Amino acid sequence: MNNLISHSAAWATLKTHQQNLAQVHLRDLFAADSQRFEHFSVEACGVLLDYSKNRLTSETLTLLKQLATQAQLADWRNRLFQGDKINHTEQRAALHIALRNRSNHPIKVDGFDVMPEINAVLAKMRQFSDSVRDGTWRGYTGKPIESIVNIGIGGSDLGPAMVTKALKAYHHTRLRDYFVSNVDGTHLGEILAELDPETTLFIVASKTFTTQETLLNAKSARQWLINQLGDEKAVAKHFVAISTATQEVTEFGIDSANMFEFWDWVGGRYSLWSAIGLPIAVMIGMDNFEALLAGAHELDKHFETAPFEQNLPVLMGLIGVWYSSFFRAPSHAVLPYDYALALFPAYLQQLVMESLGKHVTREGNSVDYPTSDILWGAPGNNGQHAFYQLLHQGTHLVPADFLIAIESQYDLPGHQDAVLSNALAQTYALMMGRTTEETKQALFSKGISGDELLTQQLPHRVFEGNQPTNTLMYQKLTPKILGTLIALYEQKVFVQSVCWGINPFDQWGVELGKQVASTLLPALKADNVYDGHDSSTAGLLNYIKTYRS
Ligand code: G6Q
Repeated sequence: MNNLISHSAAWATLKTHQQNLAQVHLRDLFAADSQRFEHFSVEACGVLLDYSKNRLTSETLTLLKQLATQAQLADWRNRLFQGDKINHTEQRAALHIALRNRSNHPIKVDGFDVMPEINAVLAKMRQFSDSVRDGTWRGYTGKPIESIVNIGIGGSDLGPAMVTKALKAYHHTRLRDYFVSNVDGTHLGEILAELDPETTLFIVASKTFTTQETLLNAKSARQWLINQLGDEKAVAKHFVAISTATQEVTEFGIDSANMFEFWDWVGGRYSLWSAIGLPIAVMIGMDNFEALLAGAHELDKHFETAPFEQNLPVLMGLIGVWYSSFFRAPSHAVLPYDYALALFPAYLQQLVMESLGKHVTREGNSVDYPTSDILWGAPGNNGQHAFYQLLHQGTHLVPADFLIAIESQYDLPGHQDAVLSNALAQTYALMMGRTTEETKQALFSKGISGDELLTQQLPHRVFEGNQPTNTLMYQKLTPKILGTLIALYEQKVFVQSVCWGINPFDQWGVELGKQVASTLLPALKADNVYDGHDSSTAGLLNYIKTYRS
């Protein structure tokens, strides 16, 4: 029996409903309901979600809720929160919610409460980050630390890099942060050139401590430090590690006393709440890091308890399913009108596409519907002068999230009004477009008429509109609000995964890349002409061997 959700009655009803709604313009939906904003917006955890500018009606929401019920969303949500091993291909729980469980109620994995060990690591992070910040942690030559270099990749890089950038206004004034991820020597090389070894602390972040890029970067950084300071003993004062793998860390040459632990039930892309957040804690202080956790915890409680129709991640997840599965919109744009969130789209690319980029259901059946959106985006105001042309007049349906801070981190006269007016203008224009009649009037008023108007100008200046957007608005990007926003997207992804019946917590595609690279490394090092793999791979490899110096 095929138990794909796409074969359910709820799916079929939504399909017919979409066919009816496909021709309806957002203008008409607003014209039909003068209180559409009141009817289709909800506020929780300090975030307002206005989803009125979406191509949906209250009937759509009812049908989407039926789909969520069919997919057993409430049951899967319970399983997530109670620590069931829902990441079944790796036989693991997905307990990032425990890392930010500020109410500290017991959460069990295999019968053991994980909260005491989480709290112990948080206490160790506090002690360490305090000592770096107040200058009592000294480098090998006795100087306080000034530069923090995180070496990690993927989930051990993107979250902390995004958060420290977003919360730059909260940084300790003596400290600078750097993130090395790419194995190309340019990344580490450029950063090392800026550093003073006497005042630099390297944080090597790797869940497995086997990731080639991270280990190579860490090895080169370690050698650079020893060369600069002339003594291997300096490593103890300039290197700490974050990992689940104590043995690999000590084998690498970092004392286990300088290691911050986390656990296999923390997925890489869900790990910024764990010790992987150490660079965040050092840069913004442990109180602010705990505020980040508190914001996420508040969202988790909301997700766990709010009725679906008032539940931010449920609404956003269902709207995501609506566009992806029924409108077949291939991509989703995230456009922050909050420059502090410049790295948020890049961070979300991993969260969304690594979690939802799956072609089979939990049971291993091929899906017959698209799964993950292709997520993309950049700070909104810059995007207006670049790719927004496609949103306004291209041929793709691109649902977008606008993230808008009412206040900026830096209150420069006139700036924030410019940001806010641009953001609101864009969601308005994307929704309304400009009809042929309106365009004609606009051209007439500029003195353009006749043939020039009708054939040369008019078609190019009409805007279809009907591009859907969500607006997420909040007072200011504090650590707490940032925690809420990140958790909101995490739980939105979870909702989508449940609707599509897939496991969002494994990443076998990432593992494949790691394995294949390890088979090509020896071939690159060998002197002989290579004839393995396929002719293209071998041809390229031999070309490199011929031309490299
Ligand atoms: C995240 C992925 C992946 C992972 C990196 C780094 O969910 O698993 O991005 O975070 O490959 O892995 P390590 O932390 O083990 O070095």
